[in-house]
Amino acid sequence: MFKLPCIATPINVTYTMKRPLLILPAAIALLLLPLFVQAKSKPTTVHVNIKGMKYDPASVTIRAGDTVTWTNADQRDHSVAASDGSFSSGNIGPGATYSFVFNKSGKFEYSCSLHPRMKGVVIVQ
Ligand SMILES: [Cu+2]
Repeated sequence: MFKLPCIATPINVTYTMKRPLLILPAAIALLLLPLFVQAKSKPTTVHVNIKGMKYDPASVTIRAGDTVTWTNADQRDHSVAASDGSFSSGNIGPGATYSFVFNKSGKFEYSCSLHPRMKGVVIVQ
């Protein structure tokens, strides 16, 4: 029967005392990592306010699958119309909202069809 030499015991004791101190934080980080990754890739909704004849913020950067919701906080109608025609809200009355889900990445410039000087952009990463 194989017998471990006596010298192995002190080395093993040293390792078992030090290893858990290093492994524990690493193990916790590894266990928590999927939570952060999931939170980051989970689709979200970004809000754009329409007020004073402006989109606020005029530029938003989102991830594919995210939603942008525009809320008309002005006293007159506005709209959100993509330059490439990929989305168009029609008239958004005062207090009303319009939402669009961006599934493709790219740069989507839009304007108000009633007031063409109102411009905004959605950057989808
Ligand atoms: Cu407008």
